[in-house]
Amino acid sequence: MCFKIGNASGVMCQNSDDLDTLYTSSYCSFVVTKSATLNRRDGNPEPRYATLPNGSINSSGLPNHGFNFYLDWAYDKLTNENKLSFNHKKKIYLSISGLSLDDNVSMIKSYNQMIDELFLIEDFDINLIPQLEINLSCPNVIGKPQIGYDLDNLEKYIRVLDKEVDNRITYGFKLPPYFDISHFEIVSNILNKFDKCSFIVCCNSLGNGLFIDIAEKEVVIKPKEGFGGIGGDYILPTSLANVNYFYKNLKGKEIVGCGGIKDYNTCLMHIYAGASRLQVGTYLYENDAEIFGSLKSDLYSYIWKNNLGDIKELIGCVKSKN
Ligand code: RRO
Repeated sequence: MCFKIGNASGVMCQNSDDLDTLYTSSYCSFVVTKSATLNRRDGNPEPRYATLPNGSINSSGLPNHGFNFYLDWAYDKLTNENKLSFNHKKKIYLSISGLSLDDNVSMIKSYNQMIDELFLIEDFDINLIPQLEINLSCPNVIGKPQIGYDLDNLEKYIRVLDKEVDNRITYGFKLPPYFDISHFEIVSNILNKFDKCSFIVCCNSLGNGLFIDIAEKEVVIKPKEGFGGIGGDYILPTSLANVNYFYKNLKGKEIVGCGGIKDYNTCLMHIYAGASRLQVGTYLYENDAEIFGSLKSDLYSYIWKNNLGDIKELIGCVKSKN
């Protein structure tokens, strides 16, 4: 089995040059576009990303070109053979993060129109139809709480979106990290009611952390008085717990591991916890698309050297202690 690894939304995916780099990079298995709003946004004031000793903090504030830009980019990649000297098509995930439920509904309607057009193309490979990755967990828009934490309204919210998505297509959610078993339970019970939801990404950044530059007696990013989403090593154990809980409790959904992936060990931890696809955020931001080649080759060498067999058999294989 060929393991799928690509970018986390937000990293190398806002502009068409970056998106093209990921799309043409041989070892990047799929591309996720920057979470889009209905209309374009500049995002929060700079500096809005900082490297931390073991990860990152960001408060980008959803800078993006508006959903139609990403729809057009995807449509172009899937239908224009000769623009890039690269004819291999790969899966695209369109991330949306509407500022309201109505905005999300409008974006889904535009998405459905594109799907209609793709279905009309003779012999179009159905596996390449872009899927929506609906972001329920942006921590950085001032005055907009994370929907994924509004457990009283989450089901109602999802029901509206679920009904809107073209019935020929499945979609996924990017979730915030959860910390309490009762919350894991509530969210699993809700998600299990929606068969059209075929994947979840565990998880978005750890919302509203703070880091301090001792010498300057100052926070390290400008927006929100320094508060921002934390990524990198800090989030790995939390992501693994989210991957593992949902792997054990969701029925028939793909679990996408995201959080702290930077080498074959961290890939394997996510796979053993239950992830069957991986996204890389901070480590990609700090490096470039070459990382996908080395992550894959290091992972396959380890598996081969240790005679671990097919990767498929390793997904979710973690054991409890006796
Ligand atoms: O743009 C952002 O500030 C942002 C988003 Br939409 C998100 O989902 N997660 C994050 O850490 N930053």
